[in-house]
Amino acid sequence: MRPTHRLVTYDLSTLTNRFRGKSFCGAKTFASEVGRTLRLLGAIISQNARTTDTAKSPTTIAALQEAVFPLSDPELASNGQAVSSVWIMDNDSRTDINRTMAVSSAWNGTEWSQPQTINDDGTADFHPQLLLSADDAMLCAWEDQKIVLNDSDDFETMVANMEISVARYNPGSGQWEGAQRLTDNNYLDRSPAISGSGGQNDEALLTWISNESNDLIGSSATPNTLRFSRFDGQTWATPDTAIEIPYPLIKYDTIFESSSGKGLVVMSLDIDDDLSTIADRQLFTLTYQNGSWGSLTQLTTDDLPDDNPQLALDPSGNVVLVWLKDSELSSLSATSFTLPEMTERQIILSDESGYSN
Ligand SMILES: [Ca+2]
Ligand SMILES: [Ca+2]
Ligand SMILES: [Ca+2]
Ligand SMILES: [Ca+2]
Repeated sequence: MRPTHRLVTYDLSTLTNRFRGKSFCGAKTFASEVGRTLRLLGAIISQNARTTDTAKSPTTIAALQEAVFPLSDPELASNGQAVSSVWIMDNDSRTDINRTMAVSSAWNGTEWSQPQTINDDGTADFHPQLLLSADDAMLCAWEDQKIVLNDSDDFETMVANMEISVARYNPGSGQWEGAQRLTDNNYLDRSPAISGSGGQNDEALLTWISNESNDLIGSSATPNTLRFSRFDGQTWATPDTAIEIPYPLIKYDTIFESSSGKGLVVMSLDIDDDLSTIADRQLFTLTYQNGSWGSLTQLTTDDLPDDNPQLALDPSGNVVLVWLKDSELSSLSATSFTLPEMTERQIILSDESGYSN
């Protein structure tokens, strides 16, 4: 069996895995931590991911970067050969409120490259998401402040100026190129999710959440909108609306298979509009095929909280959904983009300490 690399980035200060964190975090949270605490962004490197035998699978831990933000949003992407990562670093040449800056680093099998700035436009970045193609090209999407903020600016100003930006890494030049904002408005655009099959010059699907009322979570009165843009291998299409979501949106994920043009979004929504109750958190699905979106369809119905859906295409092309049902890390898999009934649910891990997303 061919050895593969498994890499896990984590924040040593919290020991909280945050590979695919989607929750919105305010810049002031980061800014308030600047200069106060030395943090490390680390990587665990396992030489053979197909075994849990530590003798066969020697693991090393190395610091990727020191003095990082406590919530530095590390994200990994692989094309089956190479692995790259993006995260938020602390650009200390900027004023406190603006100093979160997205960077990337590539693993060459031996070491991580020096962090490389994705687009140093002077404005704060959050939640970078990464897609790595077969030719080592990369697409990155992130939350990007439209303006350089004054340190006295309030949180509402920051929320209203949040946009979605994209850039492409050119493996020929070794540079991030073509950075552009896909949104330009006066309301919140957050939580980008980028997906594709990772082929050469591949297409990609980018989704994000907009809220015209600047509501961080949304509600029936202040609905969220799922927005999207397709990358055709060269350019990004003008953003369009997939669907309105009249519920608080807790978390979501997107997958897209460029060969078939099919995609799937799974969201955890709080369906009674009351965030203090979690038993009504349910998963909903939304399918995509060649530019058309289906309707919002409820996947779970029981009175246990369902949250933090994560989607992937496995090496055989199966759709795999993993999420938390109360204290049970659960999964469903399907050979198509239609997920099976809940009776097919498998429990990966059960944690008696209770629910946590
Ligand atoms: Ca920026
Ligand atoms: Ca915006
Ligand atoms: Ca609720
Ligand atoms: Ca449920």
